[in-house]
Amino acid sequence: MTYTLYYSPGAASMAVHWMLIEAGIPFEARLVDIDTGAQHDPAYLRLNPAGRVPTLVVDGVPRHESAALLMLLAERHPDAGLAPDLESPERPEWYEMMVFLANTLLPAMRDWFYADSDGDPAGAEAVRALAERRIEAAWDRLDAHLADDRAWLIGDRLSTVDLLAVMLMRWSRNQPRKAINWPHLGPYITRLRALPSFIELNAREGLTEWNNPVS
Ligand SMILES: N[C@@H](CCC(=O)N[C@@H](CS)C(=O)NCC(=O)O)C(=O)O
Repeated sequence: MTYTLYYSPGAASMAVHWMLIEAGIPFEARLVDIDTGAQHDPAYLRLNPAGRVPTLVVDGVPRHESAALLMLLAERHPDAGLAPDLESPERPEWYEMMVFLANTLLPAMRDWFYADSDGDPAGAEAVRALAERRIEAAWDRLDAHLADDRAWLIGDRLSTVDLLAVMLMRWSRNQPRKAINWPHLGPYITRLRALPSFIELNAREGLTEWNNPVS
């Protein structure tokens, strides 16, 4: 099995990058810096015609969509334990939560960050206002889910849901209402950010914002 991850620091590629590190899966990482427009490079567009990150080349075939890539990797590497077993009662919840994050929260985030370029700039403020409501409703839902003081979003161990959720929570750091300020999301984020794989991920992507304070 061979993997090449095309990523941009802190972007939607982050959860996939995190999973590859956490699971100890060998891979090659290639930077596509979206801040410099590298996603529009003709060579990259041949791998990802939408001009977005991530792309994960799996055994020579370019694959896309962060949530799908996490689920694919979980299936190809079951020993990593990053998804509940097929027969486990937690498996349906895992599907539900992966799709909720990918289908509801991630598009609202895209709208918030790209309202001016994906749509008519004249309507951007209204788009962002609606996106904010959707994002905050998602924090409410995830916060309520963690209200029983569980350590992880699904079951009793880390899963791809946590990797995707924390990446999305990180994106709220400069938004008017930050996920970290929700009562149960705050301690959850602090716990997840302390994982050695998260620290390693930030080092590899050169990210210095939104880490736990060094004690
Ligand atoms: N649904 C996609 C979203 C990918 C996406 O929007 N990536 C952003 C970065 S977070 C991107 O590539 N932006 C560059 C652009 O749109 O030009 C996924 O989850 O993989």
